[in-house]
Amino acid sequence: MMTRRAFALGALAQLRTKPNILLIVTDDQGWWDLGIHGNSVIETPALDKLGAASVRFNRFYVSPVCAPTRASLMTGRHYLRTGVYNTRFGGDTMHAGEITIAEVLKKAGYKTALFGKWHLGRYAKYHPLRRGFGEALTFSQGHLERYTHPDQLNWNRTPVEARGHISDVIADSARSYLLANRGRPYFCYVAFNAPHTPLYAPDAYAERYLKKGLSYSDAHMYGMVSHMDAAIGRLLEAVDDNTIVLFMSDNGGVSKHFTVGLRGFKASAFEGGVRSPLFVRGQNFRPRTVNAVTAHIDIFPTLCELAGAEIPRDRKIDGVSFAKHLRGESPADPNRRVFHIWDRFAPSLRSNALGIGGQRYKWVRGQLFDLENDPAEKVDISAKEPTIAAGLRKELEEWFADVTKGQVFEPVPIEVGRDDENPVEVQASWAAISEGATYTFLGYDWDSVEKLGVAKWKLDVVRPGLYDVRVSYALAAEAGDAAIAIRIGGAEVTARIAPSAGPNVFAVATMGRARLPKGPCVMEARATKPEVAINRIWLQRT
Ligand SMILES: [Ca+2]
Repeated sequence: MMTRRAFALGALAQLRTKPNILLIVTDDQGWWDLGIHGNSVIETPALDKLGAASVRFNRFYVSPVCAPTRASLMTGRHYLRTGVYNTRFGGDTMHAGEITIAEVLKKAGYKTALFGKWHLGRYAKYHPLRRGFGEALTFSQGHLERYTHPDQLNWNRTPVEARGHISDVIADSARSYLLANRGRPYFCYVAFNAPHTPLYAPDAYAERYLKKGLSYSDAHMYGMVSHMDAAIGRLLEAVDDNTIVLFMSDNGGVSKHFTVGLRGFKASAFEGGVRSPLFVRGQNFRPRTVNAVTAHIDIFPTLCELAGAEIPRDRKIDGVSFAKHLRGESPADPNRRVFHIWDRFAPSLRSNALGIGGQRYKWVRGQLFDLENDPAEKVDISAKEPTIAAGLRKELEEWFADVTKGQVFEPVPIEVGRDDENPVEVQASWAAISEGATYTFLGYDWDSVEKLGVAKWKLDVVRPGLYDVRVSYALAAEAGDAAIAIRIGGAEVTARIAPSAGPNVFAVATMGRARLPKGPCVMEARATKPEVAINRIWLQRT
């Protein structure tokens, strides 16, 4: 009979042999933005080297945009099941009840960390530290205002100053983590935000491509990729042999200089919008290419299998493990389907990006393509193959009904009065707006509501009491003075406001105090003039 000590040592040995996992995700890097994928202009030596040593997936699919892919990556589930339905306006919030890959790996004995973009919830309740990550140097929004400004990140929920280009900050922090945790089983998720807009590559990197005649935007995008490639090279030096390294992007490409003949870009259901590189390097995986269709939802079950972690059984996990493709030749599943859907406000079967694909045929908004013979999606064969087209469409409709069942596609209530988030900053663009109000995309890290009219937010007061209300607003001088009224549940505060220093320059008005009872309520903001824009409201428990 095994003694308790022998058992404990056995468990320890097993823990030690578990592979480390490094998951690298880039942002808006297209399938074609890699030397190893045939782009002879872009310089990606570290990624090319990694790719050559990896199992490379030629048909790996992600969602057309950021947050949906991240939700699927974290949960193994179609994003519409997870609460995510948008990349902003609050639709980038993953339900608190979702189980992340970090949580299951943590349970299996892994140390977990995130470095970089989270984009699955901006409030404390949804922070990576509450989603299974032991450590996190992160930011919540889809894109940063600037690439080199020091005040954009939080380290374990504390704002920190981090100088340098953000790609270097992310890679070098992750590198320190990898070096400090060698020999442990760790799961390190490194989520770069390059080459997403705003376009900013360090000068030497951008110049390299401007000299080659690329457009300003492509030169900066390529420069950002090459600069990030160097950072990834430093990161890869810090892992040992017992580490599985995965590299992928979060949606299709944006750069236009070279597209390897693929159709469509980010936000589209065509191949250019949804096909991502995927390299998986591991001690026991022989480098080769895999043509079987796989998707972001497969990463979760694959990592569970490789790490010996338990897959949650209380919910539908949509992905299937592709570990068999890592271990050797394995046939593609002819019944595999990947689903593509994306719409800015609410998903529907009329969405602009809508498609379903299998190993050979792909249906995109009424058109049918034979990807084996027409990877560029040039020839619509729906009239020639009506049965295949109708069958795929039917599968897509059934899938849509299933993944949207019981889901509400509007912002979750914002919790007010939490000890760990006081004051709470109510993001203006989470509002439901009416009476002519509009959202503006001008601000990179904060969207505003302009021509205020009426804006309404759903709140959930977790601690009753007296709250100070302040508002950040902009008002052009020509408009003269105005007034703002904010009603929260039964309480109302008002303030007269003077013009701010310009229509896009925000000033802060102190609105007064409101007594808020516990529980859900609606907050409503109105202004006396349409020139008033607001970009955030603070509610602070006194
Ligand atoms: Ca993206």
